[in-house]
Amino acid sequence: MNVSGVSLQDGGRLLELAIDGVRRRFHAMWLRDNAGDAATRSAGNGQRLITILDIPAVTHIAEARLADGTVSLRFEPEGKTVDYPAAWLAAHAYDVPAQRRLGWTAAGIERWDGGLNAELPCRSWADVSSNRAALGHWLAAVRRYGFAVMTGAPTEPGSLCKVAELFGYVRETNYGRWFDVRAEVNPNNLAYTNLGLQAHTDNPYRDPVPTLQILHCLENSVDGGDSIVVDGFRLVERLQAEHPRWFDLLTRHCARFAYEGAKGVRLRSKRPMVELGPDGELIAIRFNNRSAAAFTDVPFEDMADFYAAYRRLAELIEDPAMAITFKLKPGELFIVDNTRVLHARKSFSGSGKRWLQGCYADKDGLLSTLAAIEEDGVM
Ligand code: NM2
Ligand code: OGA
Ligand code: ZN
Repeated sequence: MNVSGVSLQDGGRLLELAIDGVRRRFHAMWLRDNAGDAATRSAGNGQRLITILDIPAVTHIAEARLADGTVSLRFEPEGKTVDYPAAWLAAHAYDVPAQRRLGWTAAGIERWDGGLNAELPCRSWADVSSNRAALGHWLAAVRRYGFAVMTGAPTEPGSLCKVAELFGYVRETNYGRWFDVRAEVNPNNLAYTNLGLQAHTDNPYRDPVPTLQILHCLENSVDGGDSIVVDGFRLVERLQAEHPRWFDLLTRHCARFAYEGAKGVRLRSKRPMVELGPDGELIAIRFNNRSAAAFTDVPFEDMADFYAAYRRLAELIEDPAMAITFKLKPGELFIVDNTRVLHARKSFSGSGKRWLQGCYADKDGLLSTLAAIEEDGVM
């Protein structure tokens, strides 16, 4: 990026730069708040030392110069001169046409359907646990696709926690630090049966919802019990394209979810099935037939259409073209972004045994570790 030419406008309340020949304006207040000098930011940890109240409300720029890739600004009434790398300003320009459509997602998030099966994001435990670059590639697949497979993981119980510890921390819940997923006699959750499970996100009744889930196979000699993953963001995109009003209904009204299957546990939440941020960004999908509670937050007039939208989303979820299906073998696991990718299992039967272990972890920690690896330049 090339920064040429600086000028002041509006009595120094605005700075204008020519970035690659395009005029981009910055507010004096924004610039002062983002000063990187040692009195504003701790040189050691990068944290801001001042508060917004330390910046005079009447802040303006009295002098602006550009030389050797550095923009120097003198702020008044403080009489303070601050240098900014021109490249930093170019990278953080906000005076740009913002025409984002509802349901947008950040660059680098790639929506997929069953076609991704041909290039399944998959790495071995041996690689990922011994090689920082390989770990980076595995985590990058989770960021891009919302899921990844791992082969060759140890089959000692609890090993899945070691996988979480490669990038962050296990999130303990009422189900434990990790949990066994196998058919039980008095199951406190339908996951602990041999029933098929419709594609779902886990624990929508929790707020905040666990953002990552790992499911690790220790034994799987039954008939059936295949795993399925579906990209919820791709489903939402399809729903929006074919029926914008139904998309609106699922984003604008809250559903309710509950888990009350064990003594002393009454988890309840009120959240939309399709969550958008205030700027229209697609944030999360929550979908779980077993844990949906009575919806009481949809206006009476909209309830029939809300159910039509819910049904259509479920139909899209069942579309075989959207699914990746695989049968986990002992030592194999997958990780899903539980705010985006739905997982399912087919029912199972027969004389064999099926034993999976699951745990939850946090996506912010995964993204943090990935960003640090990327900064190291080993990838
Ligand atoms: N388990 C496996 O969200 C759910 O209720 C799915 C979760 C019981 C921890 C199952
Ligand atoms: C779960 C789940 C799938 C499986 O435990 O959350 O969805 O394959 N299990 O058993
Ligand atoms: Zn699940």
